[in-house]
Amino acid sequence: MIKAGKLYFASDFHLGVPSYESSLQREKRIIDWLEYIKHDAAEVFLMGDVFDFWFEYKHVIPKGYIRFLAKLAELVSMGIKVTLFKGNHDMWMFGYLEKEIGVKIVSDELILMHSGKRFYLHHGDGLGPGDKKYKILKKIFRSRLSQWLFSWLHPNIGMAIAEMWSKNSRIANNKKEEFRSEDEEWLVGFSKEKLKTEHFDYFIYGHRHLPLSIDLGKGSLYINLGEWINYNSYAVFDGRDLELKYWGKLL
Ligand SMILES: [Mn+2]
Repeated sequence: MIKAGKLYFASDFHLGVPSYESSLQREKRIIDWLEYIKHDAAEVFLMGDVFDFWFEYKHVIPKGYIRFLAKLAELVSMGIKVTLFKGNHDMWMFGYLEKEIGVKIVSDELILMHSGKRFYLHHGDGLGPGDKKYKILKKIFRSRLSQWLFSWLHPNIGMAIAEMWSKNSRIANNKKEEFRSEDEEWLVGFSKEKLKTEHFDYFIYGHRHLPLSIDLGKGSLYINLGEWINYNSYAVFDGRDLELKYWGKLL
């Protein structure tokens, strides 16, 4: 290989909240990080809730995020593969970012083999037992009919509804997440369940808004990528090890 070719993972930027100014500040921080990693990155995985709300109409997209999108375009044109996962906040991507920027969009899970290691990647929403209300909501949000109906709302109305919804989210209110116990961490449980039938060296998720690195035993590691309002956390795989890291100063 010509370049080192590391894999980078981050999630839950929630661009757009809690205010325009604070989001712009965060966006610039993310761009600094992308600028830094582009020198040795082979692939970048942005694993969901990159935007606090994203909905593509046939001819209209949400305002903002120009600097960030341009930086992704730059990475893609350098030959870095950029993959965006749909999160529970930004699942309404319908091809614009693929066409305009050349990123790859992943709807649910992605299983990856790299340097002899097997990765299980997912935003983390709607997995494992429980959260029944959200699972029903996800079906509605993902249904073509409801998406088609929503698309007929004038964007001023559609985006206003989204904004109202956004204001109540965990991240907009900066609700600090705390570690439960391994048994109550449902993504840990979900990963352990998976390990019963097949081996993965690494499980990587977002959604939890809490950076976590937990040894699952049997040579398997669970990483939660945290979020970028409080932690600026990300993971990097250098071909041998996967490590959870923090960008900039630690809080
Ligand atoms: Mn999130």
